[in-house]
Amino acid sequence: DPRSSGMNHDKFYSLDEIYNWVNKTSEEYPDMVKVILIGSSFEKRPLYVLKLSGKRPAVDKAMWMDCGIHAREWISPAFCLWFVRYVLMFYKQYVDITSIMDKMDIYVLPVMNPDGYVYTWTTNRMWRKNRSVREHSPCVGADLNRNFDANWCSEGASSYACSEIYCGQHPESEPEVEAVANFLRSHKDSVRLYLSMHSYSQMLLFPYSYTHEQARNHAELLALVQEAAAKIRQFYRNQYRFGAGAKTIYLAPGGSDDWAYNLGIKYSFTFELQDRGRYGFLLPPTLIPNACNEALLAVKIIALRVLEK
Ligand code: ING
Ligand code: ZN
Repeated sequence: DPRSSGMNHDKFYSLDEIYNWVNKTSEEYPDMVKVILIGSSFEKRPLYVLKLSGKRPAVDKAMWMDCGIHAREWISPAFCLWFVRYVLMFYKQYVDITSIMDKMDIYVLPVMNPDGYVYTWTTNRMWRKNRSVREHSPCVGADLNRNFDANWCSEGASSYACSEIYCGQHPESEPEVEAVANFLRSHKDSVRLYLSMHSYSQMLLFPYSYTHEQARNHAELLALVQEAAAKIRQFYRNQYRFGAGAKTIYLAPGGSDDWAYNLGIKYSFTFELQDRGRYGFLLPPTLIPNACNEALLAVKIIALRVLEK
């Protein structure tokens, strides 16, 4: 477990702590980490992406991971931090992460919705959306996972600004979504794998969520998540459900994984981390290591399989 290096993984980190950690990490590993500013949030907080690269010549493949699209899903940013620590500590030590990092770069956005994340720490622990305001509307925030340009604002999203699943005024109306979409558009030739981390319910999902139709490589995607779920069950005795989003949870247009898939990233997944409802969004910090380790196992398997293709 990546538990050393001055990081306490048995607590959740505030946004300031996460920004400090980003800084410290890039200083500690200058040869493996670059910090990229991809944009800023509605309230002008920076959106930092960590680019992790192995110690080898440049490669033309990459994977992307974002965490914290939804403010209250605290285990998600915690996982991004856990994952980055693991990669940096065990590159050249463990074969799995070494072979991944020798073949691809890894882009990690630890907190896609920093304004909402801060709001859950200061004001309302159960906040989901970002914190954008519009003229003539009393309600704050859009659902960033309904604001991507993938069958935008159809059934499963709401055009009512007060809704928890408000789709925004138009696709990419939210600066956090626009920043991610712009980055992926400009890196789409290299990014082979897209991962978006959410909680809770323990599911490994793939496109489509906006329609009940199957993705073109549905069978291949299903085989990947099935193997990952089996490994979690084998090593952690924990159950994850898996399948296409619309069939496995509910219809949800405007989601990031569907959009990334349609952009051309043929391996695109949304993870729903622990738990299955006992604590829900209020996962106790003592469960962070277990929740992260099992998700890490799934991420490694999927990344390795994608690299074999
Ligand atoms: N679940 C996701 C949500 O945005 C999802 C489910 C996955 C939607 C993929 C769209 C695409 O509702 C949570 N817990 O946020
Ligand atoms: Zn979510």
